[in-house]
Amino acid sequence: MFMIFIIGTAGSGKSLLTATFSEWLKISKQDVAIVNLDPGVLTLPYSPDVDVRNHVDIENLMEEYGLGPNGALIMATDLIADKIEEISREIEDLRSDVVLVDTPGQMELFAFRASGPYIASEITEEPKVIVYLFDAVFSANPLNYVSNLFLSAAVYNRFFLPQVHLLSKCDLLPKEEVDKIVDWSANPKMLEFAIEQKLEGTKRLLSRNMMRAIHQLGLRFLLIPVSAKTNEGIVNFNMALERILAGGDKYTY
Ligand SMILES: Nc1nc2c(ncn2[C@@H]2O[C@H](COP(=O)(O)OP(=O)(O)O)[C@@H](O)[C@H]2O)c(=O)[nH]1
Ligand SMILES: [Mg+2]
Repeated sequence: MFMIFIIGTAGSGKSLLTATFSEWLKISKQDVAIVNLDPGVLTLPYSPDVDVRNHVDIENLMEEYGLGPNGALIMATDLIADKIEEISREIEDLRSDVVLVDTPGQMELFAFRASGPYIASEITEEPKVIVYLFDAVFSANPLNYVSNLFLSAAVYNRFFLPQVHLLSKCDLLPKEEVDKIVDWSANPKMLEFAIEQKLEGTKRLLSRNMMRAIHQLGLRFLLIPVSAKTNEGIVNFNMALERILAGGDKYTY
């Protein structure tokens, strides 16, 4: 069994990618299951095999503890950590070869609280990988791109799991724009050039220093453009995952 966690800022396309990729895997005759870790979500574009909403109820928490939606979400995430053994057993019982884990809409709930890395490490003992989504529309300008780069580096330093980086929703940008962002991710010199050209003042300084700091850590964030609407790039995404998780083989024989 391989566990694939989908992480990214709110609205970056985690849930729809989970749906699209699971359908794609099924068509490729792979044995796939889906876990929903978002306690606050109302509707999902897939039917989860394991759902944390069966373990925690946001409405109840709000009523019982007099919390607003944000407080209830934070409490729910901590409660999920308490129930991780039960949830892990549900996942193990599915006996699927590959498990897609859709994480909470607001990524800070999962990535930047103590419970997130705890949940990720305790949720089964199977090999794991993190998929970090760069929202294409948000990443088209160098300042936003570097901010996202920083977030993905922070996620990496929180979980210490192998990480795959996607440029999500790439159908929403013209091809030249997509190529430009992918070039930034492959070649720091091109990103630095764009920063000098497009930004000035503090924005330029911040972006340049942040990208240099990340580069000096030796972190590489080569982006694979994908679209959960058109299926563009899903093949490349899957190859990257197979290389990391299964040594280049398929998940299911
Ligand atoms: N055009 C386009 N829209 C997308 C894509 N992926 C997600 N969306 C839309 O973006 C919005 C947020 O997506 P969702 O999967 O809920 O994001 P999440 O908060 O990260 O789970 C929804 O309206 C989706 O339909 C994509 O690849 N292309
Ligand atoms: Mg979602």
